[in-house]
Amino acid sequence: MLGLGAAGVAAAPYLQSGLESFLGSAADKDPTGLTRLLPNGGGFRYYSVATSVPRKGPNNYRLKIDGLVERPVTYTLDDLRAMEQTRIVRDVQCVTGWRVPDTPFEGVQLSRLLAAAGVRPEGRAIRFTCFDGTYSESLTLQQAGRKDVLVALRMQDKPVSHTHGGPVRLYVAPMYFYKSAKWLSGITVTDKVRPGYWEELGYDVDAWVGRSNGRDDAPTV
Ligand SMILES: Nc1nc2c(c(=O)[nH]1)N[C@H]1C(S)=C(S)[C@@H](COP(=O)(O)O)O[C@H]1N2
Ligand SMILES: [Mo]
Repeated sequence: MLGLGAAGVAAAPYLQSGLESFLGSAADKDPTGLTRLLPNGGGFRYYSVATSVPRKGPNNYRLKIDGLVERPVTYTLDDLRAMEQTRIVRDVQCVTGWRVPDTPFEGVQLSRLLAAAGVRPEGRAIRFTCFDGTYSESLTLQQAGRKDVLVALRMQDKPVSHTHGGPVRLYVAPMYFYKSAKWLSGITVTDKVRPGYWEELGYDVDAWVGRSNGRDDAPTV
């Protein structure tokens, strides 16, 4: 279990340059490159493997659910807002070491969206895609059924900001934050796990934060 293996280390300069262009003027104000803490970021660091990401809002945001489901569907932001919302407050933990305690996330339980779409018997896993055009993530169907996995519309009791992956990001409370795909646009039910962006580069596909964090005991639906 190397976690950040050799491939991850090799990928670091790429991430760094992506970060710098993404941060734009914020990076300019930080010529040392030593701090990546943004003003008002509350300890968060902004990560994007894409250099620029389109802005989406109520008029043009869409979330498509497809693959091995009985009823493929595309939701608007208003559709998602109209559904029952669940609020979860846990620590955010990035695999690179930083942590933000007690961060509220709020949104629709992924399990409800999957139940509405009707997962076919051959469905085993979920692939998540993003409108940054690059990032992807995965969960097993069993992991996706947990009550602490959200399609999040709010973070820190505000709408998810563009930089944090708004208007809609995934929130996988019991796992390292790289599982929480930003700018979520696609949820595809597949017959097996297809490793996500960082997982292809060496991160663990099963990203449990660990029992010490008290997070791996949430019941499934
Ligand atoms: N689309 C997308 N989602 C992503 C990432 C990314 O680069 N692109 N980075 C991941 C990683 S490694 C972390 S730690 C968190 C960072 O979220 P934040 O930018 O809101 O702090 O987003 C995760 N989701
Ligand atoms: Mo991360």
